[in-house]
Amino acid sequence: MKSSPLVSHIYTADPSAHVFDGRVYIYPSHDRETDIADNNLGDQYDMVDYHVFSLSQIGGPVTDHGAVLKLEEIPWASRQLWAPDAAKKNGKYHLFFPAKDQSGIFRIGVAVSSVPYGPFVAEPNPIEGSYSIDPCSFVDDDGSAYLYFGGIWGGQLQCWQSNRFDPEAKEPSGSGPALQPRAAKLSEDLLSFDGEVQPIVILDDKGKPLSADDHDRRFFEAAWMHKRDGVYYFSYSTGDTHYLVYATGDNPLGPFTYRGRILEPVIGWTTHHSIVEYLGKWYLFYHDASLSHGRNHLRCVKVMEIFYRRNGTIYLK
Ligand code: FUB
Repeated sequence: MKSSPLVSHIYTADPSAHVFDGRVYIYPSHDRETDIADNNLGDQYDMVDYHVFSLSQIGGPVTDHGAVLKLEEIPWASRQLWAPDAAKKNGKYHLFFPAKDQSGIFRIGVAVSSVPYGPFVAEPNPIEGSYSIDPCSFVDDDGSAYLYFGGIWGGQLQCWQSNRFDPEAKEPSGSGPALQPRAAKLSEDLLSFDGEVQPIVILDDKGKPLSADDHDRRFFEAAWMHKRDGVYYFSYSTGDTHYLVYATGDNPLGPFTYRGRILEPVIGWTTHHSIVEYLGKWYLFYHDASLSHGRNHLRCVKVMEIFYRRNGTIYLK
């Protein structure tokens, strides 16, 4: 398996791919050069706008629709436009994105457009009750919509364990339960949460929640949801062990049972992805830092086909 960057005129990362109106649209982060030194809080990921890309054929030409939302157009945000996602509902396109607010706390905002390629107009405030990073929006077959989110370390999820922000809180350690990603049902217009934010439980094959010290399997960041043959696939990055892994369940809000790895570590520290079906085949959009020869904050989006066994497990060729 070897693939090339989808685009090389700018650095891109965290690709969220969707098929809208018969075409593949990719909503990535737009990485940029910065003088900020690498640190565990991810300050070097100092992005200031989003581009949208689209293509009609995997491996074919990719259209850059330009900067569709800029930091200065988001009234509440101060910095760090990290991994976004998009959803279509009621004929409108919604871009969900994390950014730090004026007090340095990550929140999740939403911006709306009448076309999938933007530009998007940001709502004046972040989604009430939102926190942390890496929103993933999922619209189920019955029209119910959900937002999954969370990321530890620089993504601040560990600061929200008691449902209020504690800047000193640390990621749990030891054999107790790992920190769990979060999800909330979205309102009909996708602009707010409809109900409580709840933890997403990921179990091992014995039905026990993954433990905090299970760094090869526990959730770190980069949630993604896709549905295939009625099965909900919740996939994510293990962060400091650099795997893309997945768990499956029969309800969009879990619980999910850990099933295995999708991708081994790539060049660069982060790994982040999306999975989408297009013209009868399934694709993994992901990134690595090969285009910048390994500079963590200068990444490039790639794509490869993935495959499913009869029992629903995922493999690569
Ligand atoms: O792009 C900034 C952050 O790096 C994302 O939010 C994480 O998922 C990681 O890819």
